[in-house]
Amino acid sequence: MTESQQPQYDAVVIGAGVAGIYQIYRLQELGMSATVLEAADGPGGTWYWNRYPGARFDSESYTYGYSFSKELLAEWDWSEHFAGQAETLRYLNHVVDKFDLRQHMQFGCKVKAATFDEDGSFWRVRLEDGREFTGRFLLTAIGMLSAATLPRIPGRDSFEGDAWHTYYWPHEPVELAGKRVAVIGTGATGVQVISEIADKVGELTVFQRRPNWCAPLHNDEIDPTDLADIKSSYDEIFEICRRNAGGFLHSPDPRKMRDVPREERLDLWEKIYAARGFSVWMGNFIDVGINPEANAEYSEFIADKIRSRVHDPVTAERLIPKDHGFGTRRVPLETRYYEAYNRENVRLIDINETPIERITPTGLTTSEQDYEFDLIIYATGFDAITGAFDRINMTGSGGVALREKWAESPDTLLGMQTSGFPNLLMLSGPQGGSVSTNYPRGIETAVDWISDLLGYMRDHGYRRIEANAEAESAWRQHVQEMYQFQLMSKVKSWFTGYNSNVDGHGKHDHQRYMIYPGGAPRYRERLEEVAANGYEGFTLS
Ligand code: NA7
Repeated sequence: MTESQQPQYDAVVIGAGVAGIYQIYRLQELGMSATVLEAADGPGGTWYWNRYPGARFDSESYTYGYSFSKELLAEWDWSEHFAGQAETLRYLNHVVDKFDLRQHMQFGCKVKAATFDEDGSFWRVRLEDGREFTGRFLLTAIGMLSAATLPRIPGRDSFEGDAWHTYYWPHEPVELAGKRVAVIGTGATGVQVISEIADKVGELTVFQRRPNWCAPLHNDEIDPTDLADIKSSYDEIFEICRRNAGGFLHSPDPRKMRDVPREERLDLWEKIYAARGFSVWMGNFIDVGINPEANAEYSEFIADKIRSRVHDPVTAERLIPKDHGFGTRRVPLETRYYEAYNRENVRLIDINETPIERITPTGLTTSEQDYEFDLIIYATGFDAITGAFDRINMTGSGGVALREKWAESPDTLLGMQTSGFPNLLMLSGPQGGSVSTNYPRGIETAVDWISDLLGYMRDHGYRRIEANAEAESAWRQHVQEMYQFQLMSKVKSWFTGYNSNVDGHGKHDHQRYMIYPGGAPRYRERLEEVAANGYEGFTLS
């Protein structure tokens, strides 16, 4: 190989969010030359972008922070059980500065294309501004919910007021008092925005396509005693997360619902409805996510909670999902969400009854009437997991485009690699564990595994790694089997690779297998096995 074919860096990392920050830390530790390319003008990823009112964790703060440094754990004081966006962004900046990582990050670098150089076995990464970087390995830390999507409604660009997707909420304060505001979308994001702004705006009109099953977050400040307790129990907290399928603190009740008398069921359900965070989803009887009868009974329990919180019975029924059971899509956690609909200034429009026909310069028109707004908030979600890859023109061996390879099914080996794309390592790849868990818990697993792999390759003189096609199809088979157990596999959502605003989604009669639904412990076990067997399923050369 000639001198000019040597890449500039051992590794190029795309993205300075939760994953990119920890990855560059580990690469420094390994003594590898590396750079992080980040489109924003600072680190933070999701927490840099999502500045909409109400943006906060649904994970307990102390399960979301990094676990790799005892010193960091000891010195960082979380102020709330579920920290808001500003605090989380401060935390991530603190980590970057504490470990002196900013010097390895380049901001304002929007990656447009990445091409594998077959002769030199390295990646060429091109930015939108034309600059190019080369790295032996390309590590994508591009996030799982970072490709925001807008609805395809005629006239969308004609609106003359303010209009933002929640992901691109402005950095400057936004005046809401007295404003006539529309929110389109009622996923986890819409639910947070609506709850937060209902009592701050003049009028709020919510356009709902499908309601979700929402439940109380029960956030609270962390007082000094609690904080001391948390700090002294970090080992235990992370051990519980490690053993938990979703990387959370909330373990299921090991009993099956049908083995428990109705009265006892209700006791548990009342308890988990009153408990913090995802208890209401994950602290349930073991079969509620897989047995339709158990799921239906629990869904009815939650429906009654909604009915008891919303005064107008017609609105309450509109807010109760009829097309899917509890927990088969992402459960939004909320703070007085349902109570927002009891306010005089808030109304709920079901767009199945009265579809939005067009956006107009002054608002929007449904099949029933014209509405005038000062602000339209699009809480319409993301082209999840593969969207961020699709927005980069990625080309592997023999000029194959990743977008094409994944059009039918986003197949990977362990979510870490995809065949035909040597030296591309994915921190939040489809069918992997990090996209299925409390994100930082999964990310630490992925970063550690990839870093160990890079160390192993260096020690053994390898400079190329590629997933084998047969191992990849066996992994897909396994992922598919894990999906079949879950009721969520039958429901359209980003777990099953569906977004109505993206071309091509929904054109297949099968769902796409986007996440690894077998649980974090099983996933980690497989990762460890693969590494112990000299990275079986991969070709190293
Ligand atoms: P989600 O969960 O994908 O929610 C998007 C919402 O927007 C959902 O209610 C959609 O309705 C609605 N939507 C999307 N397109 C349209 C159109 N064209 N018209 C009307 N309504 C529409 O995204 P979030 O940002 O809320 O949450 C993403 C994740 O971020 C979340 O899981 C957390 O982990 C953090 P639909 O249900 O598709 O009918």
